[in-house]
Amino acid sequence: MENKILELIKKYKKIIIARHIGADPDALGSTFALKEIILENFPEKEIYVAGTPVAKFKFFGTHDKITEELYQDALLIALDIPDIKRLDGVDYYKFKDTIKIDHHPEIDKFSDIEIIDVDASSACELIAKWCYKCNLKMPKHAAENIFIGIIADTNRFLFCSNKPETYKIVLDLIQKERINPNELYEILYKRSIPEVRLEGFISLNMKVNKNGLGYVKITAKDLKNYGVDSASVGSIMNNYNFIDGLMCWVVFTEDVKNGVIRTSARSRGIKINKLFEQYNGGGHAYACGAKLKNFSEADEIIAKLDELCKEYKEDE
Ligand SMILES: [Mn+2]
Repeated sequence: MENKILELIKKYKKIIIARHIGADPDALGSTFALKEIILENFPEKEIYVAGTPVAKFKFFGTHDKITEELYQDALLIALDIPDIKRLDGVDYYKFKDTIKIDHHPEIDKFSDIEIIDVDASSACELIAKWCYKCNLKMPKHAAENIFIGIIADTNRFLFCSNKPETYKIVLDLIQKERINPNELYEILYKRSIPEVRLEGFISLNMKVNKNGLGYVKITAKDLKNYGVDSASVGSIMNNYNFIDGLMCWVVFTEDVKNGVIRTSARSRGIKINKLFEQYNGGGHAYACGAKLKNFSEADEIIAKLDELCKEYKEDE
């Protein structure tokens, strides 16, 4: 499959790379790394990266606006995304050929030319593997993008289930591509004081019930009090892992600008992705998100997650 992907890339002069909405470091890292790898090896190609820019992650690269004429004779490469409706900034149905590389459980069939590996730590890991397998040159900035994506999706190797492969790729990035992890951690982990205070608010206000479900609702007023926006919660969610008595945790954040309740959930062993797919969201088995219409949908989710926690507890 690696070579089939390379062959299809070689066939097209114009390539558009896209990923899921609500971009995270893996989505950004994989798309921009792939762009840089293709350009390094095939400088004559035109590569565009679709999607809404994320202000705090300028390091990865600059997004392009996908205008009507760009669709003409272009190849779509979709990364880090299992479902067509959550593609950011492109219309899937306007492409003749699509390649998909992803590590989420499959939802929609995009293409016959795809790599789906749910055991891979990240889309970034899959891009690095593909690059090395095809003997392509990897520019240093692409290696940095890939490293940040792997670190983010594994939460510094907490979630990569002891697979040697992930560590091998990171070793290659350090040895062959000469990346400097210490410099890169700052891009990912530097936080503002207001964000740290928001984490304090979540810790203090999280209700934890007897089945191990923790939940918090954050209103627009709370956000204003702390001087943060509704996107700030995402990076805090992973900090509640390995807490005794907490098996699943969910945070609901009012996003007045977009008229939705941003929802982010994590769990330690309980599969929650199917539930979030019912609410137009989704993600990984143990890390999901959705945008809800209102706080009463949040209450439904709390009740359903509680049921999942209860079943899980009884099976143990
Ligand atoms: Mn990912």
